[in-house]
Amino acid sequence: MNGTARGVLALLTIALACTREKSPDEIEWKSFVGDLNIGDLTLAHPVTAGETGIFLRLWNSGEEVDTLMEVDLAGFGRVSLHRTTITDGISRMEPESSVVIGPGELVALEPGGLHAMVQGLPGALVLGDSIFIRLHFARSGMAFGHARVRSYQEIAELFDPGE
Ligand SMILES: [Cu+2]
Repeated sequence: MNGTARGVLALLTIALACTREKSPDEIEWKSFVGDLNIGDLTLAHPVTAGETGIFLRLWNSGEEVDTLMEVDLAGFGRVSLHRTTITDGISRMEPESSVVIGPGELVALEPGGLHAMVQGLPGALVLGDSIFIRLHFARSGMAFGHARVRSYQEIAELFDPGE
């Protein structure tokens, strides 16, 4: 199989695996480290009891697996990785130690699935503000970016297009 055919096959596989997902060229990638591209960085508004969700997209455009180990807002609250699961109609959040991103893989941290969450925020967030954020990868090291403070309606449009 030549390189083009392999590329097309990889794209088809991604498209079939997550039919609602965008393709990498539909996303505005704003931060980069190594072969990792980071886009749609979001902090959810409003903050409830010092807690809110952190959502983003990751695309590994390289040929080696990498792992998201940690997310932080430079000391602004404490961030942990979670996964929302629904069992017998009850939604629960389980802690996740890390997020693996395979070669060519696009991974979304989004409402209702894998996500990051900040607790202990000292104040309210203002819609439209940008908050400094760091992502720590096992292989590529640290990426820096700014997460936009978005309403849940904007988040639904950004992470659930076409539904
Ligand atoms: Cu959570």
